[in-house]
Amino acid sequence: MAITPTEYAQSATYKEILSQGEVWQSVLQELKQGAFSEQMPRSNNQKPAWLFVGCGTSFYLADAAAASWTLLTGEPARAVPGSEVLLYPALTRPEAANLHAVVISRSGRTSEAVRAARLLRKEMQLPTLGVTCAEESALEAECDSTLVLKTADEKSTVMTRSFTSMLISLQWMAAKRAANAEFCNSLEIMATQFAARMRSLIEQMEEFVGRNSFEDYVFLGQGPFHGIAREAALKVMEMSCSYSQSFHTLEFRHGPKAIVTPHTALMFFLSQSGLQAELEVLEEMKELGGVTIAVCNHANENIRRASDLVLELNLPGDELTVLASHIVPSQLMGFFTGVGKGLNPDQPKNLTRVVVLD
Ligand code: F1P
Repeated sequence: MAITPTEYAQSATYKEILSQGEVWQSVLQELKQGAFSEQMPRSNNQKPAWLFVGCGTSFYLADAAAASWTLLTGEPARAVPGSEVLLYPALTRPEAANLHAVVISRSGRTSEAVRAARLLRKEMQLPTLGVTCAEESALEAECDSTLVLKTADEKSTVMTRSFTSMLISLQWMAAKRAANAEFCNSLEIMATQFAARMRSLIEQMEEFVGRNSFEDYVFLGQGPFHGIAREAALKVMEMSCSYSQSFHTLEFRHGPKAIVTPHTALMFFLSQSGLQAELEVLEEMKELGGVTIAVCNHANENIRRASDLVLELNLPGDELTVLASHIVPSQLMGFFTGVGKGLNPDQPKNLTRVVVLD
């Protein structure tokens, strides 16, 4: 039996999704007030390479952060899950020299993340930065320095504003490292304007989910948007117990499109860099009979023609500035699909807020 709007509006998850614009603004203020500079590991004059580590949502955050880091600094960066650092350490550091590690964990207590930080810092002797929303965490004890974003912490089990706030903070740190003050400013302007978009995103997604039911959910993105697509797939799985997958947009043609039916929802995170090529996949999946949802910053006639739903963010800034905001429509899709099934958003099935191993 579906949960009523009065009931779901009281949930911590709903309130935390709605709070994102304001929380981004306070997190960016904290960073400007210098929480950043002491935290950044010093690098010698050799160009560093970066290894971003996390588990679950924090791994997909690491993915989007690593792509943003390279695009903003020109320094090589990649993301691996905590478990890979522990089980395949040799794969973790093919880079010869000057590797820096960034370990991300909302709770700072996830065993795989804490143990990975310890291995990277103690055994591999890598300068290790922690990023978390919890104070005095086990992760902080294992890192050389830790950025703690208390304002972004949340009660809900699934990560929403912690994901976007930690991603925006890492983008800000990368831009600061590259002396790109213009990008840091564009994040602030984007954050101040985002809150005003939330109402229309909620109304559009609630109405769309209310009149559609799907068997399959597919999320597609390229470059930094691939990490967003992976997190979107996880959000819909966690919040609505639905079957959901993610792919690089153009990879979807190479086989996975076999699953497309009128009961398949395909959400496209459209970039600026790859728009023309991504649009051709959008049009093709529409022709195959899939239900297409376009998440973009600025829509055009071709996008509108090929989409059953267009979620236009209309925010100032380039594709990296608006990257984090692109995840919000899928948070709402997972939320409304779950409450539509009568699932309590604050108690997702089978999940705990932190995965602690013995
Ligand atoms: C990571 C995480 C969450 C997931 C669930 C369990 O937590 O995997 O992504 O939604 O809550 O924990 P953390 O290491 O970022 O605290």
